[in-house]
Amino acid sequence: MQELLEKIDSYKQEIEASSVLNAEEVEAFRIKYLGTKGLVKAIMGEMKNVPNEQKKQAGQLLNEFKVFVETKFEGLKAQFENNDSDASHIDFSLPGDAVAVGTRHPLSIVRNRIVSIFKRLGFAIAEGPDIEDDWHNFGAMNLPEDHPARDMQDTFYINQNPSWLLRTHTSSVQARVMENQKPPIRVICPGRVYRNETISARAHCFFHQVEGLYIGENVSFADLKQTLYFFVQEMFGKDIKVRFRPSYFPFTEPSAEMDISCLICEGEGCNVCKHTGWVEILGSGMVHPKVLENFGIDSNKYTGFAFGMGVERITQLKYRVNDLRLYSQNDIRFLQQFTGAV
Ligand code: 2NL
Repeated sequence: MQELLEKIDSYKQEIEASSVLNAEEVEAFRIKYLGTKGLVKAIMGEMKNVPNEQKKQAGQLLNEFKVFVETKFEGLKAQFENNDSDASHIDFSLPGDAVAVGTRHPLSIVRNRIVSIFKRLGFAIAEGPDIEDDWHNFGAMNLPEDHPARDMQDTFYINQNPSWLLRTHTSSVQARVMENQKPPIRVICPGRVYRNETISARAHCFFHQVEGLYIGENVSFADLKQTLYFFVQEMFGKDIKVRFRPSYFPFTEPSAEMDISCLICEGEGCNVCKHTGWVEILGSGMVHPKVLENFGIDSNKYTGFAFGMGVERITQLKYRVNDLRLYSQNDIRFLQQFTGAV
């Protein structure tokens, strides 16, 4: 036991005094003292020579010694960590570690494509708040006080202040543009919109819209048709066919819904087009004179067209996604399928 104590003391002195010049010497220190054939292991082996009644004390001493050596080692090692003075062992010509790149969300991919097509036609992007007031969301858009869309069942009202609500369409953004700019106006408004629906494969409490607005002199229904025809050709290819059906929106007159020939069955008839060969993709129309007048725009001088589409709907047709819930569940098995798409 006495012998062991003396050994430990002399090693301690030796170790205390040791210094290193570079990382290799640190490693040599580790091998000499802490390696599998190192001194600490060897000296631990001497426990078996210690008489039983002294084993406990000797064990404690040896443990302290081990911690002492380890602490010294950490101290020596730290001198060469984050220290560029000895970078000679680093091979900078080696390729770097691959960075895991995420994937763009399918709705972002499709929204970006929609927006870039309209940008090429001279539309500017406009954005606005998700929380709106009744005027910008409904009133200015010619929705009468008793319109069902204003209903508590359809719209999320803000509890603290029920005159605020979550916008139900991005028309509210166009309302703010008309408030602040004079014609000619040509804007595209992408954004999230909210409706109080029971969540299912076909409905969700929020979705994404792109609305467009063009106000100027002599803007006609022919301009609307050609603009939207150009858009679907760019989006889905030159072979696409379109048809317009009369419809009704309070903010446009006349109003029309646009269908495209079904991409899935190419018009033959399938589940997606409900065997009609056509699928609806957007709503549109000539801006109602009352909407223009709400913003002091002279409806005798100016006319305009507007349209709105759901990004989820376009994505469903482009990528065959058949359940709306997939878009917001963050399941990477779904999201990673869009790797490489831009
Ligand atoms: C749809 C239909 C539509 C509009 C949106 C609009 C905006 C202004 C004035 C007039 Cl500022 N209209 N937007 C017009 C027609 C249809 O959306 O089904 N959206 C998903």
